[in-house]
Amino acid sequence: MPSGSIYRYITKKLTKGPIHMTLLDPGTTGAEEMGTLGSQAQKAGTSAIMVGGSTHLSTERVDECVLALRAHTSLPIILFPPSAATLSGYADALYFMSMLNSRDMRFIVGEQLKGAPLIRRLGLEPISMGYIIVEPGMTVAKIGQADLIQRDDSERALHYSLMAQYLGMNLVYLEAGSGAPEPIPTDMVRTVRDQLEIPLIVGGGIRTPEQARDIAGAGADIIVTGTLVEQTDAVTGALTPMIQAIGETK
Ligand code: 1GP
Repeated sequence: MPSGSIYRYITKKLTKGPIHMTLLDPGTTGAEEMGTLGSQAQKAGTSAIMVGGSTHLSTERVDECVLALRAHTSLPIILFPPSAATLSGYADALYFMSMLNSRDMRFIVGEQLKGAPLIRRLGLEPISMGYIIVEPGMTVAKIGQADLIQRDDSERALHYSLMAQYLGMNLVYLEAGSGAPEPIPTDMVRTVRDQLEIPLIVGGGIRTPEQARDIAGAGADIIVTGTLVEQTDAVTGALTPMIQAIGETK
């Protein structure tokens, strides 16, 4: 695909309403299984596959998983990398993300600096994203040394989101952490959406169609689920009603 085409694919989809993306973690899912899950997620109507997780992985492992997805789905494959060490040239794009509320420079600009020449060499499309961690934050908050945003501090989430926009980033991601007991509060999503002019991704702890509908209804443009897909035997059955519920908010 030509440079910039995945971001254009996303923004074009968003003109018709909010969308769903499926996160698959090569740290917990093998390549073959990943291909199967990706194909089932595509049948359910997901718009893209994100590949990543908090664990450090070899490039070979990520390559294998991306190639398996390529063989089983025609969806865009976007890397969601924990570090510069896990970039696969077989993906279509990557979220070039900065954890804006990290206390550790490595997660704000350090890994990004390491990754920049690699991205150019691999020909990956970088889609810049402000990654903002809200409590409980789970594993990614611990690894990333996040200065967590409290669940009732919507204003702070808004300030970080506006900072991302003013820095020229393409997207903002409000992250409650994979496996969080509760997703990002809808009040926070609404507060951010009301002022933000770039697409808003929300993920972490979204497990039911109702939660997804409420979050999309509050203004999230992209809903991400990971654990739901990993913990169910019937991926299409679990995702289909959720993606329908997101679609109802159009
Ligand atoms: C994690 O937001 C994503 O980065 C997905 O979270 O695994 O809880 O769906 P879940």
